[in-house]
Amino acid sequence: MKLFYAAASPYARIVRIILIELGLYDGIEKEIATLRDPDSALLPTNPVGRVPTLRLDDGTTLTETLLIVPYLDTLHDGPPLLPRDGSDGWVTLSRMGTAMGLLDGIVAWNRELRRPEEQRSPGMLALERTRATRTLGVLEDAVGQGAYRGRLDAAQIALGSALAWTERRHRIFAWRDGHPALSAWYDDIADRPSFTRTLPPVT
Ligand SMILES: N[C@@H](CCC(=O)N[C@@H](CS)C(=O)NCC(=O)O)C(=O)O
Repeated sequence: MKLFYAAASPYARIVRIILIELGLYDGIEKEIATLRDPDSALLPTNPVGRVPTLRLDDGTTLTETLLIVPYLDTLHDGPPLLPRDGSDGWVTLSRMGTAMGLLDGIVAWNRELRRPEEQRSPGMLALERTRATRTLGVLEDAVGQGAYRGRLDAAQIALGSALAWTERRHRIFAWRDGHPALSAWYDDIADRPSFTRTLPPVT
């Protein structure tokens, strides 16, 4: 099994954290892939050119975090990280969707901010700021009421990865402001060895 990733990718980090939590990380081959590079070593494996990309031993390639995580769940005997049988009342899938949606929006917002100022779309910037602020407000209440807690699952990992990436890579969004419950929640999960070992570089 071989994982292609980028050190700064919050998506690949979700997969890396899970591999560490499952005790599989050190035993697999890994390659840091260049992105948006026509010569990237990733492209023969994944023509879409995105990370995470996981190549299995039989050559099958898995892409997309939300598809790789269920595969990883087949590699261990513990409680599933992303239960797809409704045994938890679909709560983890629901929370995972919110965390991934937050991440998608924040990444898109930052990508727009990296364009030259005269090329940025004010409408897009406003939309993504509103989306992120609204979602963080909901998460602040949810976490304050006990959500995203208990035995570690993929939704907690995805939310932790999204918040870490925002803190370290987003150009302007100070997500902690006005979100004390979420800040305290993040500080707890960020202490896990799987998180400290995979911290994305600061921009
Ligand atoms: N939907 C994908 C998103 C993955 C993604 O966008 N990865 C970024 C790095 S954070 C990437 O590979 N970007 C390269 C590109 O857009 O060409 C997933 O959930 O895995």
